Amino acid sequence: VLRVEQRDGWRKLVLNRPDKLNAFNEALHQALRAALEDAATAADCRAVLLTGEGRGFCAGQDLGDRRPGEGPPPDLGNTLERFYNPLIRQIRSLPKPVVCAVNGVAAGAGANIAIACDIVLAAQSARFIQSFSKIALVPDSGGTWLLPRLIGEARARALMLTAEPLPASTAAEWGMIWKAVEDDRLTLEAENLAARLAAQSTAGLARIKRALDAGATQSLDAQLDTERDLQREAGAAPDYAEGVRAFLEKRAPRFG
Ligand code: LHQ
Repeated sequence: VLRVEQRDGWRKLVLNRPDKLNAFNEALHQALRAALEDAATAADCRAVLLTGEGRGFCAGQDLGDRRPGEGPPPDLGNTLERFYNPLIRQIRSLPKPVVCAVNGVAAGAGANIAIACDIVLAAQSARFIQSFSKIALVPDSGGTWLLPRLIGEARARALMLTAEPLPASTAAEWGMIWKAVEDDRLTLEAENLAARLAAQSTAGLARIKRALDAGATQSLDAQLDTERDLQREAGAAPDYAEGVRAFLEKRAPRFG
């Protein structure tokens, strides 16, 4: 259900249920959780690239997993509590950058998992669909928090209420993702980006993630204090000394 490929200093995680457009079942959730847990601590993993096998990125929850009407009504809150919420928290708090290469359609939770990643590239032919309203559900996986912050309330509301597909190029224009790239360049560009991030200071990038996450819910005043604290920590760390030394010696830094 998930293919993990170790590269030079980073890891590629490939959602691998292509006949279901990589929709999530329990096995995929468990495999992804384990892979991210491992990525968080592994020294040979300094960046993560998340993508999908086949023509889709991820179609959200596997709707065929349990047929409606069979047995008592499902507790979807419990599904979020057990699987989707921990996944979003895991991606946001991973002390390493997470790149997402959206290779095809990203629907439902699949769309919101994509935008929870740190840097999102998408193939020109990919589309994002907040498909929840079509089956009378609430957008989840952090979407109601993240999407309005990325593209503004008016656009987020319309996308969520209508479930209209959003082409990758519009997603990029609207600032929902970093870039839309030609389909046949997506893998190369995403892999180059992951490799570049892996060569940067991992601890330094982790502090940037922490700063941005804190800023999303804090006043400017509180955020200035957060920046001071994180910068104090950064300045005392060996990667800063190495970065400055490398700059002065006009060479590439070798971060720990
Ligand atoms: C699928 C799926 C799928 C199973 C395509 N499941 N098979 C959280 C908590 C708990 C429960 C509920 O949900 C959530 C969060 C959510 O994610 S809710 C939203 C769930 N996702 C959706 O509603 C999207 C459903 N899929 C679609 O609307 C379409 O498949 C899209 C627009 C993604 C792609 O359309 P097409 O390119 O036309 O492909 P297709 O529909 O023909 O799909 C290809 C195959 O994949 C097909 O199987 P088949 O055997 O006929 O070839 C689909 O049944 C299967 N598939 N999504 N979510």
